[in-house]
Amino acid sequence: MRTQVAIVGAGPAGLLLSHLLHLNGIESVVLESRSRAEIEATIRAGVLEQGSMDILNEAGVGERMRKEGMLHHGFELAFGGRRHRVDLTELTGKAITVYPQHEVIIDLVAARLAAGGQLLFETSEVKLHEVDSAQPSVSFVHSGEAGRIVADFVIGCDGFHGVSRPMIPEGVREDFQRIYPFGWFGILVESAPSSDELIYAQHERGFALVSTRSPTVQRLYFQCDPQDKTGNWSDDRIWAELHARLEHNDGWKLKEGRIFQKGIIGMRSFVCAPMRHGRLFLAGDAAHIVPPTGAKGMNLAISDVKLLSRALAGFYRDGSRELLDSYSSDALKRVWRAEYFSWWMTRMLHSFADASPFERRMQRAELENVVSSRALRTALAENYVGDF
Ligand code: RFL
Ligand code: PHB
Repeated sequence: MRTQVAIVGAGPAGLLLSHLLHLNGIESVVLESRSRAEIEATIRAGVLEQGSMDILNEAGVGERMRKEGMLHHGFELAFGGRRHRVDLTELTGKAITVYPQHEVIIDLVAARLAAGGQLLFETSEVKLHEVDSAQPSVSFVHSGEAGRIVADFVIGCDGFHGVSRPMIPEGVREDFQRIYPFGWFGILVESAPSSDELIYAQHERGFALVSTRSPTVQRLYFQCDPQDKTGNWSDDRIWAELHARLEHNDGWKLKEGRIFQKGIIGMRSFVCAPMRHGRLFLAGDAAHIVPPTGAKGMNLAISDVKLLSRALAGFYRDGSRELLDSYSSDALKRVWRAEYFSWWMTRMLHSFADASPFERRMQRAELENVVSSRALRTALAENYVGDF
């Protein structure tokens, strides 16, 4: 089989790239190891920056997002027994939308299939070949048969554990990483939202986050030991922990409901540079990971493929390689700023077991500074809405 662009991975990065290329008259094939049902049901991110919404709208896949997504003009920072609002719209003129990642995936898969796009689900043994030659290829097994796609370019959108990044030789690639000594325990709860806006809470027992998925489903997280097991947490124990971290004396109460999903995620910061080797380009989690505290992961995946689709469109339109050559450094500029913001939010809001009493005071002073200073709140808001 021959195509112009072979894409590995049908997450937000791979699917959106395939669709943006299609809109530019460029053919692609997407290879995905999981089933359609599985990718459409995996619960992950929730927050979309304005810029991400703009791209989804421009790509013609924003209709349900505009209808069902919840526009948020601010969020709250809670610490020391009080809640403080960060008014995103007043500070930046922008807002964010809470629209679950799996809904974005559902919309993108539908758009790709409606346009006759080639998505191969449940492919196994995906291997990349000769990515630094003029004719890279990808071999795989699909429906019990071995196949091979020869392409002009191969794009690794296969997430952190994919096969693409290791194709950039170790001497060429530099990996930057920080693994945090905690994880997030995430639950989905059948109940109306406890709050109209997200609440990021710093507490001596650990961080907690109140988010939402729909008018009838809440998404709640709390900091935990990354090695812990969900089986150790009964519903009662989860609620006791969340109440302790989130409720103060101001009368606000966390709404309880049936917990219908529990999971623990590890937290890391990671960047691979460069994001290109020959005719292999990486986008999204394949190249970088941020801890979820800044809500940046899916947004970075989307901004990578925006850059990459323009670069590939330029190449196919008039043979220009300029944007392809600058893709890695262009993408990494934004990636490093998002890495900084996500690390900063994580450091400011989580409990570190080895922090000295002095460091704990500094953490509190930093939060006090942020909520007291319009300049610092503005910097926080600009980063959160993706104004960089
Ligand atoms: P994905 O979504 O991981 O998709 C990669 C796809 O590649 C497939 N794959 C392969 N296919 C073929 N062959 C192989 N060898 C393959 N290996 C892997 C996988 O099956 C998968 O379908 O990467 P992508 O597209 O780069 O998208 C990145 C985002 O998914 C990720 O950054 C976000 O979910 C991160 N994130 C958040 N981001 C935000 O912008 N806002 C948020 O509020 C937010 N909250 C979160 C998050 C991530 C979380 N978790 C679970 C890590 C909250 C959580 C809890
Ligand atoms: C979510 O709703 O899953 C979510 C929201 C904000 C974050 C991380 C995750 O910072």
